[in-house]
Formats: sequence, structure tokens, C-alpha cells
Amino acid sequence: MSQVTYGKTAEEIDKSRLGGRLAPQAPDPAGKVIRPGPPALPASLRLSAGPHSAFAGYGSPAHAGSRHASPSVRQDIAFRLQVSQVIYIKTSAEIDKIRRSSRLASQTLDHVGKVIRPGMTTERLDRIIHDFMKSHGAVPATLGYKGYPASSCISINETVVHGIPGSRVIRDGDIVKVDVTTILDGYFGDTCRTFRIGSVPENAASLASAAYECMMLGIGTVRNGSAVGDIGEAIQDYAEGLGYSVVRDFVGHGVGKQFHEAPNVPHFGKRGKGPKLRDGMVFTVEPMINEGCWQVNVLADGWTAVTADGKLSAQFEHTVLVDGQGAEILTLSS
Ligand SMILES: [Co+2]
Repeated sequence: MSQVTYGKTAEEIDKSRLGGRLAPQAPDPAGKVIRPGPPALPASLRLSAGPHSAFAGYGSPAHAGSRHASPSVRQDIAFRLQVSQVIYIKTSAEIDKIRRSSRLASQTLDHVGKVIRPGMTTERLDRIIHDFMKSHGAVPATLGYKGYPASSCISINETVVHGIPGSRVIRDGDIVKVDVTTILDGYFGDTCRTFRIGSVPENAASLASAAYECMMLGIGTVRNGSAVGDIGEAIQDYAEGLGYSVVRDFVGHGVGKQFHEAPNVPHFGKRGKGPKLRDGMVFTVEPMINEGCWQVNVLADGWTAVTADGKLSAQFEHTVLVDGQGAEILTLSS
């Protein structure tokens, strides 16, 4: 009942579409200063509200049945963190622990792929996820995090991220984003997949494939000496070339010792911009790709983000380690 294939790998995508993006980078004239990306993007995945927010002056939502969160509600959104500016270079001992936690996170999603089915509530699936992590010696990182009430985020169709598991029933034809983060031996592993339930409409299946391909293209730029902006440009070019849009309000993030660390990893941007990547950095690449506009609204629960136009959204996420001439994906399916 889950996905058959996720999509093409970076290598399988027609290189002619890439416009040479994967070629070695010219040095960044901005210099070697390691600093996080745009200050408006906390590594928490969530923009804070305020005059410089992407929401400033943003019109009323088109999404039927949702309530546009007020600025004060947005200000309280969790996953909004004060994150250290420092990008940690992990030791090999730490990397071992992050690797083990990340492997368990991906095994959790492998398990989800076996049990997810139409008729199941998201609450039920969350319980299964919780029990799986616990029985493997891990703690679900989201549970109690800034008041978040569940062990996973389960976001169906028009829900972009941070869907709170509850009474909503998973139905045939849905695309279901399941995002899990494990804490194992004190270290975090973070991964998300879009599961296709039963017979999924062609537009939804294509979107899910594109989100996977975007993630892999972004990861494909990662190497010692490349820049965070390389990831964003690769993703944005590909997604927009297919007529999709890239969510701006949530970004990837450093991960490992903490849930959310520097750097921010926007899924849009310009090659060569942003912090330079160095061996031993660990972060997520987790593009949210929308069928329609990129804008999102946050519901009154303060968490659930939905597309502003009610159209579909898909996401994949890997935790990756910068490793010499490439990236090691730590959350591969086993
Ligand atoms: Co993440």
C-alpha cells in the first residue's frame, strides 16, 4: 500500500536539465566565513513572524476550511528556535552515533511502509511509530518538543508539514508524508518519506517523484567546499522547471547533537551563496514541493502547515554527512 518507487536518482535525471549545476564550483567571492543562511530562516524549519517574515503583507488564505493563523499564533509556533550560529564539525565518534540513530529513523520508515494502509488513522500510525522507536531503544524527538504532542509528523495531501497525528483517516489515493526523528544514545536522526496509498492520481504520484528527485539533486551537490546555496539552486531549478513551487517557510537544518542546529538549508537560492560545507558537517535536505503556490498557512493548532491554495504538497528528507567528494546519506532505506 506504500510507494513502489520514490523517483529517479540524481544520476538518472537527464543531466541536460541540470545546466552544469553539478560541475565543480567556483570559489565563493563572499569568502570563507561560516555563517548561517538568511537570518529570517531559523534552522527550526519555521520562519518566525514579524515585519521581515515571508508572511508580512501576505493575503488571506484560499484554503477552504483552514484558519489563517494570526501573527501572534505564528510567533508561538514551535520548531522556531534560537539556534547557535556555529556549525558543528562532528567527530568520528559522534558521526558513528548519528549514523546509528539515522539508520534507526530510516528503519522506522521502512516499518511504516509495511503497515500503512487505507482506513488507518494517523493516530494509530503514530502509536506504531512510537512503539517501534521505543522497542529499539530510541526516543521520538518530536514528542514533547516545544509542546508537540506526538511521536511523528503525519501530513496528508495538502498538509505540507507538522501534521499532528489524530483522527484523520488515511484513504486510498492519498499521499502521506511521514516525518520521524529518533534520539538514540543522545544523537538525532531525521528523515521523511512521502507514501503513496493505493491508487494515487497521476498528478500526486508525479509530485511525489519530483520531491524525491529534488532531494537527491540537492544532495548531489554536496561535497567538501560546496555551498549551502548549491543545494537550494539545484532543487529550485528542477522543481520550478517542472511547474512546481518550493516551500520557503521551512528549511533543512544541521542535526546530530541537537534536533536543529546551524546551518539553515533552504531548498531555494543561489549557487555559491551561504555557508561553505566542510567534511564532518551533518544536516538535512528536506524539500517540500508544492503542486501550486509555495505559500503555506498554519492552522489554529499552531503546528499544521497547509498549502495556501489547498493543492498537494510532497516531501522527502535525508540526513547527510559531508564526506570528501560527496555526501554520505545516513538515512537510507535498508
Ligand atoms: Co528535519
